[in-house]
Amino acid sequence: MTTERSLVLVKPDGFRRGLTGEVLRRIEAKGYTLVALSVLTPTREALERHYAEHEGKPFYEPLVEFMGSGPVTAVVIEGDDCIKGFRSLAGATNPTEAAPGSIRGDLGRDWGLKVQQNIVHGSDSPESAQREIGIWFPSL
Ligand code: DAT
Ligand code: MG
Repeated sequence: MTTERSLVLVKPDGFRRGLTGEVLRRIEAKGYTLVALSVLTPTREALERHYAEHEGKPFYEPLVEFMGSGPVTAVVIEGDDCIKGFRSLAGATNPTEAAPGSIRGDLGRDWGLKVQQNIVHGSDSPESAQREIGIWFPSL
């Protein structure tokens, strides 16, 4: 077991739907600690850095546009193996396929034409977490 930090975003769809508290509740119920939290409408520049690995993919432009469409809640969480653990809480990328019990499985809507709307982001590795925390919380 390793104490880790992960970067979580409640995306604009989750924020708009009033699900920020529900996501934070699940994080805390799991035993993870909130280290930093900020509500902001992301800049294009921050989103381009955050999603650099997806640049050039067909969903990149709609994703960046959607993520800049309104406020998000950016959160740094901390806990034992919380990077993998939060990915597990979040569930599969596509809410239709995400297991019941997970955030996307319980709360996510059918992707339809809005494929990028899956409520939350969570870092996928220690390297990504460090890089992403640097983007959203440069002072940490
Ligand atoms: P995750 O958010 O589960 O880590 P990812 O990093 O592969 O997934 O993709 C980032 C986001 O981009 C994802 O949350 C939703 C969107 N996305 C991923 N794959 C997609 C696809 N095939 N079509 C449309 N949007 C997609
Ligand atoms: Mg990802």
